[in-house]
Amino acid sequence: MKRALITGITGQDGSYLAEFLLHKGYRVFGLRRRTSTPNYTNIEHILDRVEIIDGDLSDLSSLIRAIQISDPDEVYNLAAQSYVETSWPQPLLTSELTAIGVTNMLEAVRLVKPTTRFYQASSSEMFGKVQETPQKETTPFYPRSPYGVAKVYSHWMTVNYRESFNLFACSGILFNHESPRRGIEFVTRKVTNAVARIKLGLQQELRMGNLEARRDWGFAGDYVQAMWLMLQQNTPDDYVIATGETHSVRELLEVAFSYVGLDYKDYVVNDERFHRPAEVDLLLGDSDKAKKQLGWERRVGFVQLIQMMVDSDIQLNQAKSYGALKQQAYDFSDPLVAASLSD
Ligand code: NDP
Ligand code: GDR
Repeated sequence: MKRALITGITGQDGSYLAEFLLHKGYRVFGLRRRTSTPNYTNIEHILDRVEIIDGDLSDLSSLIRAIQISDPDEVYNLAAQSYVETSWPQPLLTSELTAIGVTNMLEAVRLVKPTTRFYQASSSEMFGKVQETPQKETTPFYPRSPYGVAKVYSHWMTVNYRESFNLFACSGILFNHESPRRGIEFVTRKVTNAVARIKLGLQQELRMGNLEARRDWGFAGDYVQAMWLMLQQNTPDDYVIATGETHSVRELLEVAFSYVGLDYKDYVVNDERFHRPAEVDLLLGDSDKAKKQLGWERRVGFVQLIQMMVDSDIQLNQAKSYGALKQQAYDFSDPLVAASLSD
């Protein structure tokens, strides 16, 4: 039975990858950072089949311990401060986790079990300002955010550990990929959740940033299979994973709102808070190398993806009564509470 350690198992990709590896018969370990309230929403359904290890990307000793406990054949390093917008107000934290955290992970592998195969979650944000389209493995990087800069650093560290220490280290340059498990602040999920809530009468408007930015959006379930394929090859390498289609945020709005019979123009409000200091205008990936060498192809198309997310958000919003789920306020004016306070 092969053994895999996934960092970022509670995130979107980590949860799909864990399911995929369990399906393949792996023993799956997941690194989880301590939070005041544990967040297992994405992996609740498989918690009895994965083994959780406490650790943090910023704490090398915890990563060494995680490798010792899991004794992995494969490590998938998916953990990061992954939200581009947060990387401007929190550039140091982003560097600490998304850049240095990767060196910590590489060091843990090198020191404890250098035969481990290593996957690094690199990003199309490394391409940043358009140099050429479509973007492929040889396209020069020009990152446009502290997040993109951190990912360029970690990408080159992964390549460097491969070349310096002969680690089987691969870097997957993945373009945007989404799903019903996408974090709520990312643009696709923000839109599909708002569409569901507007349709159900729970929300009146949707405040957005730049509608002209274009992204190459795929389905996360398809993309985690590419990660696994990279680690099954005879030699380690880097691959672009993308759909080869690009759509604007405006098109995303059109597809999502029209699916429930609404016109986005009636609800969307421009809000400066969601415009970025520097934008990545156009992402369009060429994953020809992955197609030829890994035999990888995406299955889910853009419209199908967005409709799947809207359907899921309608179900989620119907299922939970927001009021009932919130913590009830503690009533200090209640006579019983007042009596206990005066004791
Ligand atoms: P998510 O934001 O959904 O998940 C990030 C994960 O990292 C979460 O499990 C989070 O834990 C964990 N994490 C954050 N900080 C730490 C830390 N200090 N120590 C340990 N774990 C930590 O991201 P995605 O699943 O979407 O993306 C996975 C990876 O792929 C990321 O590295 C991202 O940058 C990269 N990527 C993503 C793309 C996409 O379109 N989704 C495209 C290209 C690259 P917690 O639940 O506690 O927050
Ligand atoms: P991105 O994803 O920055 O591409 O990074 P995000 O969904 O946040 O933004 C995509 C584009 O939409 C524009 N936009 C808005 N974005 C958000 N979040 N909220 C808004 O209101 C809004 N209005 C317009 C943005 O300006 C941007 O152009 C994602 C992350 O998953 C990274 O971790 C990953 O590396 C890259 O994809 C590839």
